[in-house]
Amino acid sequence: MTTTEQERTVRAACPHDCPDTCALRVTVSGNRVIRVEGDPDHPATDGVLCTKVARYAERTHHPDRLTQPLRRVGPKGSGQFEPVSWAVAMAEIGQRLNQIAARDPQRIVPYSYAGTMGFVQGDGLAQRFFHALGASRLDATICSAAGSNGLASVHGKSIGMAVEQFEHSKLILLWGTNPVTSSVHLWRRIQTAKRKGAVVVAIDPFESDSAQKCDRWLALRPGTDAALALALINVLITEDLLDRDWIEQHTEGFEALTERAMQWPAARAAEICGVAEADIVWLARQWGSVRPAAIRVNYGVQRARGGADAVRAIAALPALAGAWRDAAGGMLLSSSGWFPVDVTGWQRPDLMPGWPDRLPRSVNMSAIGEALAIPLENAGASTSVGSTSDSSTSGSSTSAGSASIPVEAIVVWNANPVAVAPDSESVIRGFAREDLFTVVLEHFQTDTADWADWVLPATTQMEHFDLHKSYGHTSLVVNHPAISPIGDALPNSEIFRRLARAMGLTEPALFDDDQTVARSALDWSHPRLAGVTWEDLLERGWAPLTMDPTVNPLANGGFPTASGRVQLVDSALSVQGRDPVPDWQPPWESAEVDPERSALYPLQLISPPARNFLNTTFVNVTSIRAREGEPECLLHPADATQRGLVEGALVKVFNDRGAFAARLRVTERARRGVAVAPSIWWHRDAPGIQGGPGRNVNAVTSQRLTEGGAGATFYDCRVEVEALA
Ligand SMILES: Nc1nc2c(c(=O)[nH]1)N[C@H]1C(S)=C(S)[C@@H](COP(=O)(O)OP(=O)(O)OC[C@H]3O[C@@H](n4cnc5c(=O)[nH]c(N)nc54)[C@H](O)[C@@H]3O)O[C@H]1N2
Ligand SMILES: Nc1nc2c(c(=O)[nH]1)N[C@H]1C(S)=C(S)[C@@H](COP(=O)(O)OP(=O)(O)OC[C@H]3O[C@@H](n4cnc5c(=O)[nH]c(N)nc54)[C@H](O)[C@@H]3O)O[C@H]1N2
Ligand code: SF4
Ligand SMILES: [Mo]
Repeated sequence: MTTTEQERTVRAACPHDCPDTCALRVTVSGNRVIRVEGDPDHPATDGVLCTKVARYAERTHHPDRLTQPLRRVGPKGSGQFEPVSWAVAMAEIGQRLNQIAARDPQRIVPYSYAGTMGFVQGDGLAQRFFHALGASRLDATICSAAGSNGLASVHGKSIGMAVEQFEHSKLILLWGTNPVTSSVHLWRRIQTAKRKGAVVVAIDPFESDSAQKCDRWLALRPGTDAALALALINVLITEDLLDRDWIEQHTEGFEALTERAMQWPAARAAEICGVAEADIVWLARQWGSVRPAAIRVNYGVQRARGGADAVRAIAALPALAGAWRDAAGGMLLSSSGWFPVDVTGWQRPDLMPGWPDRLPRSVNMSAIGEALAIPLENAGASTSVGSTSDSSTSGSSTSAGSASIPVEAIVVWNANPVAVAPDSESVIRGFAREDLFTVVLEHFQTDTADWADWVLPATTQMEHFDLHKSYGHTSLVVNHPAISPIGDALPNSEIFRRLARAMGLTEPALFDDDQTVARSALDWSHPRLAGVTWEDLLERGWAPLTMDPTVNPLANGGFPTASGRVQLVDSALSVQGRDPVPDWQPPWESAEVDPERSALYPLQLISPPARNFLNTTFVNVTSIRAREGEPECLLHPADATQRGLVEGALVKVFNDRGAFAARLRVTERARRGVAVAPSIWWHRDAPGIQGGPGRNVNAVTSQRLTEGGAGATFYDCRVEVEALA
């Protein structure tokens, strides 16, 4: 596409971990990105972007971009590197990885997440490379594992109502989500619904920017969502606000769920959740009577011990009240399950040694600190550590004693574990190990890159090709490179191709070009791709799946569960030692489970996404950081007064794992007993305590995992707050 002689417009896709997956139009002059705008033709994007990506030119052409491969010369963590050529970098890294693989390839751990979510620069070629090597697998649990696990139990897959339909709903529950921050396009639809008279309710311990604009804010205690949902079910049943026909035809387990819900009268839940009993009854009556009614539930509800069960209990609500009958009714956590992804063709798990029965061990990324703590001399021992697990998705077995295999090399791309993984002191101890070989593919010298032996400059979305699915809407979006790479940066895909060659690997699938990898990620014979051609997709930049957004695809059941029904109860869970019927599990760090810790550290800390950042991405973009200000901790006035703390004070937030410094904001937006620290700042940007190194919120979070899905428990965290002299 061309606009003028000097300026060109290129069709692109937002790569970030955001449900909106915007289609972009990038204006380029020479080799410079001039402007990034939302595609006005793509319905989900509608010509609008968030403030972060609207400033993508500033991030792309940032003076701190990494432009050359860097080899460490000073001590670990000293930040001293020297530039070398790609040829030397690949040869030396390849040689070292081959030496380690000769001992045991499982000593090599790939660590990646959602810095860029495309099929090509995300987990495509890179996974093929590590599979062929026989490296450890990564259990990718840091964000959504508990919620996905819960949703798979109830619905069979991560599917839900169409996001477009929220503007027609009459009752909307924003359950553990703040779309003003994390999904601006959904928020626009909710505003439309509000203008048409919809009642919008936020269920959140924090009066978020979204909650401030809702009709009601139900300020429950963190980690008590399952109790609230079970009490709502109790009222629906006792007041007969049920759609008995829909329950009969499309659900299973209603009797067992009823029995459980009878243990949850509103008064009991009110006590546990810290909300008024009358509010629970009000909400249940609304849910049982207003149509169409929709729940936007998101990841805030599943970052505590019982996160999977919270999602299961919440997912029962639309099924009991017949909400799925309406196009604008039901529930949406993630839409990613609608895409016919062909994981086998895309990531080639068959390249793994032992496929399909005895696969390499899997390392849980949410406990990477524990995994890195196993000393190299430990090889061969077989004590069990919490940091590894059998993959929850493949259902395959791992080799005996795999939990004790030490990590000798870690290769990081699309992720910043030193800053984002829980329990930073433990993570940093691991990355600081002199005998750990660390390779980091990055745009910038991040907290993680600081600990690397090798830092490899990667291209941004403006400089490489990719194809994206979405977890908010249901269209594919293509990303064409807008400019050629900055400096000597290379796409992740090309780096892994070169590394494979340098290591002498010969499997042809490791050398597929980017478009071939992208095409391999989808099952093109699937009816939801009927009529979508590769050429049209490249030309227009996006293509909707063939689904009619005006009808609810789940109105007549047909859920991808064994029975095709909504599984209110999941009998398969008993095999894993879990309760088949959803219940409230008190958080790990609660008075019920750990009274001693709860007395020492009385505040529950949550650290939800900051509006102007995307996890740790954009924190180093000057104009964006200026909008966010500085690391803050929000406390209720009563909690501040009790500690003699005043607005604007510099405070220390701490527990036995660590501490971080933040500016205190005294506000009723935090419910009593809860501290809120919008995140995720870089460690190095945070003020140090008593001359110590800067630390962000993950200095205090824990490596305990959720009961279902073995996910991270970032919001299951107790702290105390005191003034910093
Ligand atoms: N601007 C911006 N957008 C982002 C991100 C970002 O960092 N910045 N991150 C992206 C990523 S990786 C993700 S996973 C998504 C996350 O998307 P969401 O999960 O929708 O995250 P938030 O929008 O912050 O909403 C989470 C809300 O849950 C609340 N909460 C915390 N604990 C509990 C609890 O126990 N129960 C309930 N009911 N609520 C709770 C928090 O106060 C917060 O308001 O956002 C994505 N979008
Ligand atoms: N306390 C607390 N901690 C949290 C959370 C929380 O709510 N509270 N949220 C958690 C959640 S939901 C998530 S998803 C994780 C996010 O964790 P991560 O996925 O690690 O997210 P980012 O911090 O954005 O780091 C992504 C990095 O990838 C780099 N990157 C982007 N694109 C590319 C590319 O094409 N190539 C290469 N090589 N690099 C690239 C970026 O520069 C950036 O440094 O954090 C988790 N941590
Ligand atoms: S971060 Fe989200 S809202 Fe912003 S451009 Fe990307 S997909 Fe769109
Ligand atoms: Mo996430």
